[in-house]
Amino acid sequence: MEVKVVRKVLDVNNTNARRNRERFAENKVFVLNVMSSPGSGKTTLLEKTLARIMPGIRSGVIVGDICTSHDADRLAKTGAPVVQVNTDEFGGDCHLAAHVIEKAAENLDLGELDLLIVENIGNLVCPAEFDIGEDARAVVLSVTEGEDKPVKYPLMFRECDAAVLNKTDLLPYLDYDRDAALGYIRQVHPGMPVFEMSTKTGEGLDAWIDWIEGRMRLKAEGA
Ligand SMILES: Nc1nc2c(ncn2[C@@H]2O[C@H](COP(=O)(O)OP(=O)(O)OP(=O)(O)O)[C@@H](O)[C@H]2O)c(=O)[nH]1
Ligand SMILES: [Mg+2]
Repeated sequence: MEVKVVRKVLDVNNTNARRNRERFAENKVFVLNVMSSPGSGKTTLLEKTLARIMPGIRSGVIVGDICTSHDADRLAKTGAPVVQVNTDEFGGDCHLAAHVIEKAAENLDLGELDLLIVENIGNLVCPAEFDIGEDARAVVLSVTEGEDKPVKYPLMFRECDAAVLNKTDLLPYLDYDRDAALGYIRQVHPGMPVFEMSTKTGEGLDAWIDWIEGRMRLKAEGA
């Protein structure tokens, strides 16, 4: 019985996600869903990405948190249009579902955007289960979280198109086995690009930005 209920929720979500995807395609906007556990550095990554991405790429953000507009306040300083979703107002969901993205997107002029980045709610499990109509998904993992998260939370790493290994500036202070972490990511999702970086210093950010721009070009070419 419980399984049936869950399946129904996901079926409804998939229908909503299809509608979002069509709407994003009509407006020629590329949608990137960024996910991670709380505090891995999603907002910092977005701040730096928006500051560095090719001028001429018109970007907007939908950011999800259970409470507060802290992240929206930070991201608004980039000059990009930002919509904050607080799920506390409808039950404190630990993920952004497709119908929530649909509502949030009504506050943006999609026709004026080339790139819409969604910062999902900090959670390494639920967001991976909900298609929101995005074109690409990325997971951020920081070195302070330990090496084995990809094998403990495999769905997230399996479902993403790229991984960011963040906070590399802290490596000198940690007993972090980088090769083990990369090995675990490869074990769960062979061939997925991994961008090692410090969003704090900006080191390693360029390859990530090249990846986003490349994915946007592929979509524009209809690939
Ligand atoms: N040392 C270091 N700290 C970082 C780096 N990136 C982010 N931080 C810090 O990590 C903390 C969390 O960063 P956020 O960008 O807010 O993380 P988040 O994933 O958006 O957090 P939630 O939205 O709450 O899930 C902040 O104190 C950041 O300054 C990094 O590359 N190196
Ligand atoms: Mg954040």
